[in-house]
Amino acid sequence: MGQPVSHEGEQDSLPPGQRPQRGWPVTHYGPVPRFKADRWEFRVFGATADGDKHCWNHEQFSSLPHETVTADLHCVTKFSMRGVEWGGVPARTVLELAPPAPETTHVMVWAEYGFSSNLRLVDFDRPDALFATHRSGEPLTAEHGFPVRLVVPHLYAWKGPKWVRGVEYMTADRRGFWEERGYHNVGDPWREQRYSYQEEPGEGPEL
Ligand SMILES: Nc1nc2c(c(=O)[nH]1)N[C@H]1C(S)=C(S)[C@@H](COP(=O)(O)O)O[C@H]1N2
Ligand SMILES: [Mo]
Repeated sequence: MGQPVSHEGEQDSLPPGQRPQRGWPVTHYGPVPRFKADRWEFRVFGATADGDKHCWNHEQFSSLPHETVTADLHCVTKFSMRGVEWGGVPARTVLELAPPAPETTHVMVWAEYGFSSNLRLVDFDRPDALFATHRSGEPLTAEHGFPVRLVVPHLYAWKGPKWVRGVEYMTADRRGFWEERGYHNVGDPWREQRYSYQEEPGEGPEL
């Protein structure tokens, strides 16, 4: 068990334009996938250091070392949930067990039904980026992403797919699902990077 990473108290304010939300709404595009343990695998592919794919089945992924991250979650539709306690496998553990080739600059995180979100490697390779399997000590429910969702606390929540199935290491940037549909390629809530029309040169591939 590693040290819990806490953002509590560090940041009392919310990012600009956000308001606190009570309860836990369900926000996503499309249907909730049904989990099938015998078919599920978590796949790391693309520009891996050894050129091979790395796969974990559900039992193997569940037995990777877990950590806890407590952080706010910011939805681009302007609600924020404060102090959410997540448990799961750090993104850095995935990077260590299935290392990317040195040319890797971005990752695409893939989820069920082809949903995806792209991240800069520097945003993925952070101590508080977590493949969450639990919230407040309880396994995630189906609508909140069971068995695994990505949490990247310093970016808007769409950058964290629910129902994650894999990570693709990329040597050039490519837009994910919402990034192709008008949302900002980087998505930093503190800079209010909500929409793609706000992107500065170099912040995203051409639309
Ligand atoms: N697969 C998938 N993951 C997704 C989304 C989605 O549309 N599909 N929406 C994102 C958005 S916009 C938000 S705000 C959070 C919401 O998580 P919640 O439903 O658990 O509150 O999930 C994110 N993860
Ligand atoms: Mo969102």
